[in-house]
Amino acid sequence: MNTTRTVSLIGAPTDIGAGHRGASMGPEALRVARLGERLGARGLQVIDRGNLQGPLNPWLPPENGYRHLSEVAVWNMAVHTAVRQELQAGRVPILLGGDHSLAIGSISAVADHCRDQNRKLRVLWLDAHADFNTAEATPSGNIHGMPVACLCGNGPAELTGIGNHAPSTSPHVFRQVGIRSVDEGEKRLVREAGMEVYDMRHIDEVGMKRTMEEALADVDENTHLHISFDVDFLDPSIAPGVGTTVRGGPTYREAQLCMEMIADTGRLASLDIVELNPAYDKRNQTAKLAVDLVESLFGKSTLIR
Ligand code: EXY
Ligand code: MN
Ligand code: MN
Ligand code: MN
Repeated sequence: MNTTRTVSLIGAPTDIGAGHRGASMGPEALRVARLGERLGARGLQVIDRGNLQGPLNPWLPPENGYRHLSEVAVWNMAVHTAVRQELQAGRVPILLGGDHSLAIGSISAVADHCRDQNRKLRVLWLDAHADFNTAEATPSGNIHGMPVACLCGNGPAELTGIGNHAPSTSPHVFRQVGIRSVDEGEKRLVREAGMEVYDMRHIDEVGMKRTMEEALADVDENTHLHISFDVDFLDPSIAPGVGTTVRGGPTYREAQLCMEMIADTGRLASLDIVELNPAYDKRNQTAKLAVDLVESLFGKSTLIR
């Protein structure tokens, strides 16, 4: 590409959908880890839009299967509007979460944009979790365990109705990578939906290279590739700064190869960086790691040839 790409950083400092407090500090930790500067050094033009505003976390128990439903909806409408605006201006929005419930706002905006532009949407969901719970299946009521279901129309109207089209998208749009913690009822829903899941067992058996070849197989020149990067995707030995650690995740090099292969497609068009929780981190190391991997996503390469 010979035109300079412009990325927009959009902070959403909230933990409204999570079961632990602290993801609200994610946007600042990523800035402190020099996300903007590092992308700028890669030749990208970087605009930092600052932080969105929304309701404080009232830290209440779930009601009818959902914790903080109305507040989650308000945050997601703000995210939707901000992401949509950047896409319409031809920029690459990078959502700095915040917890993963915010992907409802960002991906609904990306889906609306793709419908308008007649582009094919592909979402790579990099996560330890499938985030496909419903009010009936959830063990926690935490909406950060539900965004994929909501985006596919399985959730409360306050969330499935965000954007111009309900449902926003369908399970066939997703490729989930790194999955290793799925609740029993949620597993059944994932199977019934026919979602393509590259779980850790698959990565162990065939390797990250073949996994990513499979996950990216039908990405073509008309594809808008959205990456939803939940930092708990990474093994907790390298990424302790998240609320919901699950052992047995990708190593540094596996994660880096994953990002490099996404970059190789040249189709990356929007990104979420979510679930970073500085309250659990040590010396901002997980934020620094996330920034390093995002550099790979934007083309930093370990290749010599
Ligand atoms: N499946 C569990 C639940 O629904 O409560 C845990 C979900 C954690 C979601 C994290 C952020 O990706
Ligand atoms: Mn997640
Ligand atoms: Mn997760
Ligand atoms: Mn819309």
